[in-house]
Amino acid sequence: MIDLQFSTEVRAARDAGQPIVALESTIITHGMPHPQNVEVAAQVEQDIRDAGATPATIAVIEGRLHVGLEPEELAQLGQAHGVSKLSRADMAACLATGGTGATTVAATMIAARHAGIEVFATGGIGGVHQGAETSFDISADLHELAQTPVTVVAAGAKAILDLAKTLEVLETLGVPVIAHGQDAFPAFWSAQSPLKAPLRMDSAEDIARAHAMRRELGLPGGQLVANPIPEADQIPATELAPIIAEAQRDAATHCITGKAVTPYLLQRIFERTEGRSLTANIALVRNNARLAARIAQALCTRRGA
Ligand code: PSU
Ligand code: MN
Repeated sequence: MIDLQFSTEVRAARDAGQPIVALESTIITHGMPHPQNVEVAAQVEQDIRDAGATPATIAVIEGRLHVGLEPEELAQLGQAHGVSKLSRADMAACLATGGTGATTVAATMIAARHAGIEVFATGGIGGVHQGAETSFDISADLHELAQTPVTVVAAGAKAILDLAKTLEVLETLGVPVIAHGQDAFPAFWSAQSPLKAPLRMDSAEDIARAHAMRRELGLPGGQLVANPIPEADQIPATELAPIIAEAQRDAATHCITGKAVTPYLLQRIFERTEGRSLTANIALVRNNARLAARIAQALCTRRGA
């Protein structure tokens, strides 16, 4: 069994059997600029505490898998240069060679499972990129959802992706996609999209019950909870569409490929919206953290029952 490095508060929560919510670290190192990234990460952790659960931000630091970061570790990671972006493919290599890396949705799910954490909050999962029919760029996050039993709360998939194809792949892989409180699949910076989510649930208790039911059925894999950004914080999809298209053209011109694509697009959209994309991103992550805390609590209550 892998040697996990728990933070003080995560260790205490585990000992007491209290609800824990996992958080990823790629959003800190590759998804947001410094210093807002560290402020947001700390704020999201606090949102989880305020909602009655314990945050466990996950990262690999000098070859050790951390489940929960102390504040100074978080601050260091947020300003470090050359931190790797770790997914399923590169996590073991980073651990084996003593490296430092931030975990994507896929890698965070793997770590959460090892730590016995069943709920995880992020911004938006990776998915099928536009043009995937020629680039084959499909995030490992989708396959992870199909095999690792963690419920992931996200604001849908990032609107830089091909959302329709992303939903098709999730369906093929047998991943439940549950819109929270609405029928539409949310589009990250916008609450609505023209796509209907396959499932809808309006309460954290139902989502927790469905999570437990999958385990009882012996089904591998997790659930994607698509939680819409609060209306007041959203950017209309019509306003963002030309900016996203331009960012995608720039990425093609500069031959950006592989794991660099998503960070590049997010940075370009940040520049072209003069920071509004970041403000919306922060609001949606915080909103997801609060819902994840409620789901973790509901799972804990069920277990105690
Ligand atoms: N959510 C955000 N910002 C991010 C990400 C999620 O609000 O930067 C990260 C996650 O770590 C996700 C990754 O797993 O983007 C997807 O990367 P890719 O498309 O290369 O699989
Ligand atoms: Mn990719």
